[in-house]
Amino acid sequence: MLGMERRISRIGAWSACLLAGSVLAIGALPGTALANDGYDLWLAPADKGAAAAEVTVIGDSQTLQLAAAELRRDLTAAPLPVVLARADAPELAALGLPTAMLGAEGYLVCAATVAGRPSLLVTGNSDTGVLYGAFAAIRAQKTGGDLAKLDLTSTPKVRLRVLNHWDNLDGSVERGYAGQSLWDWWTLPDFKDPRYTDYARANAALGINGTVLNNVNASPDTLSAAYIAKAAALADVLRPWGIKVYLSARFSAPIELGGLKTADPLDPQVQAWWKAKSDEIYRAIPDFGGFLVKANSEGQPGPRDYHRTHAEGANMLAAAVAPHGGVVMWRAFVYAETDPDDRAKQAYSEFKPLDGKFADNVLVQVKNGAIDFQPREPFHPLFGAMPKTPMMLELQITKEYLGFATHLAYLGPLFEEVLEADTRAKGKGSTVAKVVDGALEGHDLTGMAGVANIGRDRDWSGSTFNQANWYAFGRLAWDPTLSAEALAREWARQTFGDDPRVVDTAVSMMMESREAVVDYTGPFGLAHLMDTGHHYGPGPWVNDLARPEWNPIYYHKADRSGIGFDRTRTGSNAVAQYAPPVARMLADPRTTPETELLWFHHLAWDWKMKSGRTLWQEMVVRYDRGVATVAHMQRQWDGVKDKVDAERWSKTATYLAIQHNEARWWRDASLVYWMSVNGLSLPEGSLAPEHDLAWYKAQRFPYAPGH
Ligand code: BDP
Repeated sequence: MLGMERRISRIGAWSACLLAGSVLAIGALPGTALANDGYDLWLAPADKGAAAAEVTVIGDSQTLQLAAAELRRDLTAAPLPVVLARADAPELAALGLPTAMLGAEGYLVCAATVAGRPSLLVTGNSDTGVLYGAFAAIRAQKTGGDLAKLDLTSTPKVRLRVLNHWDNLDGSVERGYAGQSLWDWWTLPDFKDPRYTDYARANAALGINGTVLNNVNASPDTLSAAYIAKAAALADVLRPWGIKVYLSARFSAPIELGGLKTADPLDPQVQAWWKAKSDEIYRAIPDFGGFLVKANSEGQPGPRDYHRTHAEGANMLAAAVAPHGGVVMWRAFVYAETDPDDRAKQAYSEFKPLDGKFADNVLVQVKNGAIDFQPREPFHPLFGAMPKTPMMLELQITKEYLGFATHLAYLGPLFEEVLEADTRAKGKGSTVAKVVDGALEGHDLTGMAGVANIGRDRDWSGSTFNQANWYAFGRLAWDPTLSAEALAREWARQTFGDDPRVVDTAVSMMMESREAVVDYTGPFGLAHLMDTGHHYGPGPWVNDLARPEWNPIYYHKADRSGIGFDRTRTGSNAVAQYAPPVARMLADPRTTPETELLWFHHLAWDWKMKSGRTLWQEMVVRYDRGVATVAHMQRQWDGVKDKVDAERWSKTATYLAIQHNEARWWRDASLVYWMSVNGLSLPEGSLAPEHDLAWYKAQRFPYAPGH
């Protein structure tokens, strides 16, 4: 009897559907012709010719309606009508679906008989979970999945999946290479640019659920009443998409805005000021996420100015937002010119002793490496070293050190490398991913932050391929175990359509691109070799800046006898900050991965590499390989000229040509400088640098973007 049956049967509905022969091949997105400025990101509308899905919403919320609109727009030729419902909808009650395990934001997409009708059910425990399910169904279709067999379950492994915008109130973006800030602070709160909604859609499609609106080098004005109102207007746009707003807070704001004499975190007046300020923010933004703070770093004020610890500073702010459910993301990116110790050691030295001293709603936000977002860095020793503290990983999506917007460098492999790195904190398999997602120490409050590469450029990120870095960050924040290559493929199919030649070409270019940048800017763990201030182009010779650790020579320590930073016991002993098995491996150049060799060791120019060549010869090989890889990417791109729309193809081709020139520039400038130090010549057959050292030193870029 029908009434006795479960009203939804996942299996039954499917077989009925299959028997009816209504399984449809997924429509292809045309990959060719027509101009395409890249605005659509991974949300390119589905094939217009195909029938839109029939979508029913059970329940009433703006978020569910938005999810339905996405499906109506982008899901085509569904073999079944689609039903969207939260798991607690009475219509689903009798189904016994395994929704408890989905948590607050997970989703389930499967065939089911809802109210007697075979359907494709999209559900979750929250409206946002359903929205994520809708986007997952669309993604599955666009990446070649068969809707008739769709059975998707996923729960985010990380709770706070947050973009950090380094956007200033004047519209400029620190380290931004995609135009002015997306936020038009001047016309906010009245004018809500439709782009804010498109931004929200793009992020929700990835599962990003938070955004810090302003630069970590924060203006106190961000916390003024006028700017709180502007942030609130943005929060109103983003809220239905499951995205919370956060603000970077300037630690000295009680002085600058509040007229107090101090910002000492133990001063009751200061504490009261932050509490009142937080209350004011929460009146305007009831679901405000909390504060991000850069303190006592690169000239920013902080608790150390008052001889207080970072924990005392963080906890004062944490107390102010705690009653409202807010968090504090406190950055560990600190180093001081007054500290003569190796810069790579300073954050660990400062923060490790504070483990266990932070309030429950504080996360310590740690960059992937111990110095600063270089093309390659070993994982930060703080990961695994503060078991009592939630450690939030900070990645840089904008390519400050990887060629700005013009160079093609897919960062998926860089992100994957750090997430997969084994801290050995609790035995083998104690990966950074497990520290970050809380699995290693059982933390529930977890987070991943990415410094955004988003601006007002039509293509949002300065180039088509840069969009992939935003994409990979968002997807990895949802699940840090996803593979960079799989994400590249996923992105390429949604971006270029499903022509396998284009997709394979894009993926191949992407997967070799990051290593190419490492090769031509500084192989074997060399780092911080860029020119001053703007960080554009090579400057390994720079040695005259006020703070020692701002000079590239501080990092490479090249002299006539060798090159590299000795971080073993005979040097700064930074290796001792890692868990013993890692420290042992890094203490010996023969067991240190060659990719990180000169980060940890100062070695003779004729040190024998695994290849049998000397270090110097091998360095030249790598510089050449970097330039050659860019040429290879150019050839591959040329091969799909007739298969990609002219607009995106030609911009990419031009950018690759720029990259090729600049890869050569990096190689030549670096080699000519190393030769001036080591007195060696280039191996037989190597291309001579185009100019002399003086020429490279004379290059100036006063108007480079992002500075
Ligand atoms: C450095 C950037 C600088 C940022 C700083 C940070 O050059 O603009 O303010 O990181 O992360 O890499 O605070």
